[in-house]
Amino acid sequence: MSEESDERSKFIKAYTAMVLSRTLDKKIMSAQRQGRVGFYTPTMGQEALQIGASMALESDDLIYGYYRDVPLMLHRGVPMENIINQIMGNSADEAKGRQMPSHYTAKAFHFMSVQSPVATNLPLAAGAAYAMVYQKKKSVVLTTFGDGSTSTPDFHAAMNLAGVFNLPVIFLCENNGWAISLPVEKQTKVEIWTKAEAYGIRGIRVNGNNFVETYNAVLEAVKRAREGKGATLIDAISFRMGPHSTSDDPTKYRSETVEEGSEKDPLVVTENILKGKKYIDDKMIDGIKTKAQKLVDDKFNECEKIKPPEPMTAFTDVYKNMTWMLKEEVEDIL
Ligand SMILES: Cc1ncc(C[n+]2csc(CCOP(=O)(O)OP(=O)(O)O)c2C)c(N)n1
Ligand SMILES: [Mg+2]
Repeated sequence: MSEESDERSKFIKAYTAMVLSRTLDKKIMSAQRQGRVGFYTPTMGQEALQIGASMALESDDLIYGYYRDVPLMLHRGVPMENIINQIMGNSADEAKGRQMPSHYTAKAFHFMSVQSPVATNLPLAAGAAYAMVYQKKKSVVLTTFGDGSTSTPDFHAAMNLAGVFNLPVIFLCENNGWAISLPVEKQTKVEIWTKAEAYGIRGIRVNGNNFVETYNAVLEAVKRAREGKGATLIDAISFRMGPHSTSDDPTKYRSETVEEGSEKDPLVVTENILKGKKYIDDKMIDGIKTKAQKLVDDKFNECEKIKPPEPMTAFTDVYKNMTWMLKEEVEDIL
């Protein structure tokens, strides 16, 4: 394959994953409003930066992500039903409905379980990177988190560990400008990427709405990590186009918006990049969108038919053999 056609297929794959993710995002949001799912953290606005990052990784690299990483997962090849089943908490969910919605896991894709307390994934990522070095593996670790998460002790502990031990980890801050209702300017006094210096690691800022820019930045960080040159903190600037979750109304605390389809929408930015390179035209865009809508509708309907988890598994899955205490608890309930 020539270099140009290789780039073309990579870029079209990236755009297709973005469209798929956006379509799924809107589907889940409207399903939540209809009472068909309980809770969701939309990802609209962060598609380009996540997919740019995913493009730079190999399949055996590890990801310690967070609750907004649906585009990254879809691009990595995680089946869409994994995500929908998790949100529905049905019996096909890998965690059998025992996690809060949006707390995904995809073991086969090296995507670790999402945790609710923000930034607790960061020290784990640094620890996993330490293990890579210890085991003399060439894999790297990517961890993602929001701007608000940088105000936690775990952020500092992880960055320090990564600096001191020169670990192959990439800290990708999905800086969407908000931590629920708190704007980033009130969260922290300096730009997030500058914090890297305090730990002796590399820090850079990228335009997270431009997937090519993010891809190149993560690619460089991955290369350095594999060569033993240590960690990078990437501050990827984007905008949270939707609410924090299905439980809040952003019009109550901010007036700033980015409308879907506007020039600041990362999907439009991506379309313009691909059109500029003559990789795509309006007809292809329409085709990708129509296909995505059908796939999302079909998958959603299929997943909705799956039964809830068998309640007894909450007891039978704890140990190989149920302890007397668990047996007593079951007897109490029945
Ligand atoms: C340690 C901890 N503190 C507070 C919360 C409540 N909380 C959940 S999400 C969130 C905002 C996080 O913002 P950010 O890190 O910028 O990520 P974003 O949601 O914007 O993607 C907060 C405060 C939490 N989950 N964990
Ligand atoms: Mg944020």
